[in-house]
Amino acid sequence: MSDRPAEAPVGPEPDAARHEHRVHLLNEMLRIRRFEERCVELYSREEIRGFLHLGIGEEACAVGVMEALTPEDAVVATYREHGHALARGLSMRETMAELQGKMEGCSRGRGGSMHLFDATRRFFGGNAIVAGGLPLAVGLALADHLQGRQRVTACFFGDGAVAEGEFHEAMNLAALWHLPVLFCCENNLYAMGTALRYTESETDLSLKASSYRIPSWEVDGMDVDAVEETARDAARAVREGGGPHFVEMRTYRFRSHSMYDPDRYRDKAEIAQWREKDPLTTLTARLSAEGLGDADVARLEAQVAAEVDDAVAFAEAGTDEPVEELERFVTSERTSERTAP
Ligand SMILES: Cc1ncc(C[n+]2csc(CCOP(=O)(O)OP(=O)(O)O)c2C)c(N)n1
Ligand SMILES: [Mg+2]
Repeated sequence: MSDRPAEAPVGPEPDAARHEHRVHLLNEMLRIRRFEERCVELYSREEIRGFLHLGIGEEACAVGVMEALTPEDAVVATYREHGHALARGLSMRETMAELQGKMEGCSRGRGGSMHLFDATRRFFGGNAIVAGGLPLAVGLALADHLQGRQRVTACFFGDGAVAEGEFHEAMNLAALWHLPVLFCCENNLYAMGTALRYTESETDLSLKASSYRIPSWEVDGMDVDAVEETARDAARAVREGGGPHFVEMRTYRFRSHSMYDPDRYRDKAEIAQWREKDPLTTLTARLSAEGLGDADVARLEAQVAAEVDDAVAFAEAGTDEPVEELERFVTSERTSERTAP
């Protein structure tokens, strides 16, 4: 979706409006799922290169949280951020072009999969360093705080980030200075091939937030309705001056860590169990009970397939950066103008 409406008014919505809203949520998750499935194909043909981390299975986290934000809020994400970028309103075209290293990409083809970025939509990456986004989020929130702007900075990170010093420094400063950060932890139980229980003495991540006096919630990250509701409550509290809040979303990635990972550390039965909680299947079942028919789902699928096809065609027709431009932006052009004699 390109233009995100401001946060919806509080209070019960009429059933029809609620249904329509959920169809929108399903559509957003479908867009992400089908986009990433196409990325797998393109990767095997080497049309996408480098690292590629897919969020298949985790779509409800990005989509649910994004619903709680306004266009003025900020988003900071990790290297598993295709879904976050699309849900935030980056177009599929500029996202796919970026993955293919084309100049038409949102980061001019220089970032690739891990560095999707769009300041106009206040989407501040795409960060490849585990926990590296947290201090950035604290800085963005500090700027809003000092300027008296009622904005939220939503910061996504994985369970692996809690082992990093930056996580603790960011949580501490955000709490100490009462900054408007919504910490969104996507706990998919693994950091690359290592299960959380092998690296953390305390695996209840919400307790880490409590130790910094940050209010925290846990939510089923496979249920987009639940994520949205929790994120709305948390974002409202942050926006109203309640300081940082922490939401732990319990989720699972259905595929390997990255395209290079043979995924030998997870039990097949565990993966199968989580696949039964597929957020798209759950929501589709709920919508079917409310009257959404197979033909409606087929129509959504067809629209999404057309959007993906269009994005791939756009990217494939895109431009490779000329070799003579490669040194541009390595240092700031504006700074060198200012310091020129
Ligand atoms: C500071 C740092 N250390 C190590 C790595 C290598 N690395 C890349 S992803 C990753 C796992 C992170 O897991 P998690 O935070 O749970 O996110 P997930 O991949 O599960 O979404 C690691 C260790 C890195 N990118 N940055
Ligand atoms: Mg993880």
